[in-house]
Amino acid sequence: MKKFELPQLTYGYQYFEPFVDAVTMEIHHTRHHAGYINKLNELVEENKVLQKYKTASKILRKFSKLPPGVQDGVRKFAGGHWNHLFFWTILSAADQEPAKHGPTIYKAILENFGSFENFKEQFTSAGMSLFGSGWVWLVALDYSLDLEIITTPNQDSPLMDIYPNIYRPIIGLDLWEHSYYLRHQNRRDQYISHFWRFIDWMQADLNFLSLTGYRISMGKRAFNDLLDKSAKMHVDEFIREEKKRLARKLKEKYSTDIDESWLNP
Ligand code: MN3
Repeated sequence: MKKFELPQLTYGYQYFEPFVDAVTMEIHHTRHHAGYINKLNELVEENKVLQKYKTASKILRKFSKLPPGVQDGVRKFAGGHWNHLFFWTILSAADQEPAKHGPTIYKAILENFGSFENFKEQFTSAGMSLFGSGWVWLVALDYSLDLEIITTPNQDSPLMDIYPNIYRPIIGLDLWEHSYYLRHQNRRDQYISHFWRFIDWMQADLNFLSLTGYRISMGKRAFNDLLDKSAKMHVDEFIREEKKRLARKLKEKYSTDIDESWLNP
């Protein structure tokens, strides 16, 4: 059985004109993404050290600790797999409005970039100045909740632990020519300009709001390792505290009120 599998998309290939045409979407998903997955499966099969990891994201977060011999493959294939997994989730043909469908991330964007137009401009110019193939991302910094625009070359992923900050990707755009060449040829600017109408702002909001998810799961594991009878209580307490902390921070920074039902499940 293959360890990593191509995800089913929740939408058809044909809904993304004039951003991406249906043929490109299909080839991108069933050949390019599938290609990274095949290579990743081969890499894992050949390298025992990778076999304990359940997800590509876990491999990428440990990148710098991996033996140098597997790093190149991990970069290309775990990165290629995870980046595409993420990319498919951030697309929507539903013509969402950022302020309405992603209210918290929208506020955070205004706060961090001055205006939405400014954000779009900076994202576009970062994407345009990336030489060769790669990605442009909107990421949040792990503890401060500040936003940054970054680019990664080739299939390098913002999840890799080689950056000065721990990045939580909010939005990402594939800048490889395979993702736009049929419709836009060399006009990368044209491709980027059509991206805005096809962003899933609900997903972007969720990505931003669930920032503490990672720490919550790490905390759970740490407490489970204690094998203490009272561990369960600690876990619940920890999650409650983490949620409160995030709610406070969102309120402070972005005047967002968090639903009580989320704080007290
Ligand atoms: Mn691609």
